Amino acid sequence: MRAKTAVVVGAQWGDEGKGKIVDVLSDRFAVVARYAGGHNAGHTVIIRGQKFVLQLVPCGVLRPDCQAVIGNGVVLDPMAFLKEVGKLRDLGVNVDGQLRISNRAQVILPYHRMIELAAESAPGRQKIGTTSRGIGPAYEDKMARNGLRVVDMMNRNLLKTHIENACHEKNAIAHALFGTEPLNPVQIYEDYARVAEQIAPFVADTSDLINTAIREGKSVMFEGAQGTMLDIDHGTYPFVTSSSATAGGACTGTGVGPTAIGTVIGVTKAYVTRVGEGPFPTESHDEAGEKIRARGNEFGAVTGRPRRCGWLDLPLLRYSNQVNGTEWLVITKMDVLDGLEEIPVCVGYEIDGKKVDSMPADVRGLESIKPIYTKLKGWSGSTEGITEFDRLPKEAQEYLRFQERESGAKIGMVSTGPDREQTMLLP
Ligand code: 2SA
Ligand code: MG
Repeated sequence: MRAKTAVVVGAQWGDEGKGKIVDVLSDRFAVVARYAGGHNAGHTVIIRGQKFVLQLVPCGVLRPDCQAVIGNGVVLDPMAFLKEVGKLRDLGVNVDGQLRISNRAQVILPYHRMIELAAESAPGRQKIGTTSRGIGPAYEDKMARNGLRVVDMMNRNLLKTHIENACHEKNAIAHALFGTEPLNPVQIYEDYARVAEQIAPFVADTSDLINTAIREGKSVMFEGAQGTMLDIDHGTYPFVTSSSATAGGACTGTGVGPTAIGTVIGVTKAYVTRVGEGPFPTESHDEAGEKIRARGNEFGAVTGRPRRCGWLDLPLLRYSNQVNGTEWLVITKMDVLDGLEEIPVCVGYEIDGKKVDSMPADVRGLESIKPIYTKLKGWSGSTEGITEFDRLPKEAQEYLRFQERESGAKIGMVSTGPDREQTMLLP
């Protein structure tokens, strides 16, 4: 993992522990940039027992020498942003000095949330189980060329006209389709004009900033949000988020070319979780899944929703390694599996009596999937906090080596607990 630039991407459905891994790695990087998603992300970092949940701000900001960037691929809720910045200031983080937002990032407005809430409960609409943050409708407007960018928010006239026109349209649609009460554009304009001033000092051409850093030989990390299977193109569509969560999104989401990417690090739990609706072939519906949820504290960091839990899915991991071009794997939450006699691992899928090696594009295919399991031996001792591979129980070593062999990417790091220090680097 010595490359000058690296993408850190979630290999599953998000919540793989990217926050912790970015934090651990960020002392080797001069710049850490978020490239997708918004305040739907919940990146939990624990430093000497103190817990930080970051939603919009890249975890790199917690290292005093690290420049943190919110890239153009992110959708920014200015109110959520300022709240998070306020909390970080209170914690003594030099967020004003270290953090910049792309002038090309898209802005989330109140009607995005209004439309999402209405659509999620509308009859006949596919319920996705979103985080209700307005993320999807904000990306919809971006792609429809009807969005408001951060740079546009800085221009009072543009801001006012945009809000007036958009409210006119969105209020009419939401009322006609869902019977929603209209939002007041005057109030929204006043709120956004006020926060625009507070945000202005953070705004920069961050593509230029990152490219300059790369030219100067500085190291840059691209911090993914959500995960591969939630990617708008490569995930379990339509049960996905609305952004390019896979490694490719790092380029479009920050404004660097593909030749700037040195390596790709895929973060995967030692098992699998998913929050929200949608297929999940290795989901455990029995008490084993509940045990994992309790031991792994598997609840949404943003919404508090219980996460669905299940067993390691190797076809999924192979697929994820392929679409991301993953070179290194980081395995997290190893210690949660401590004490299990046997650990089922999915090595293939069966669909309608046929063995399938790849990830089906058809979500219905995924729903009727029968995972083919192999059982690996569990281990009796505790792996919590172990920082050397040789000190892991033999069976835990074999569990890791099996994943490495079967998924085709090298394991570079294993996390054995939530703290920075509970991390092992593999030679
Ligand atoms: P959205 O709100 O439009 O992005 O929702 C679409 C789907 O994407 C899922 N999603 C997530 N999955 C895992 N973790 C996420 N972040 C939070 C966390 C989630 C939380 O770290 O725990 O607190 O609930 C995240 N964000 C979006 C979402 O569940 C939908 O399936
Ligand atoms: Mg999370």
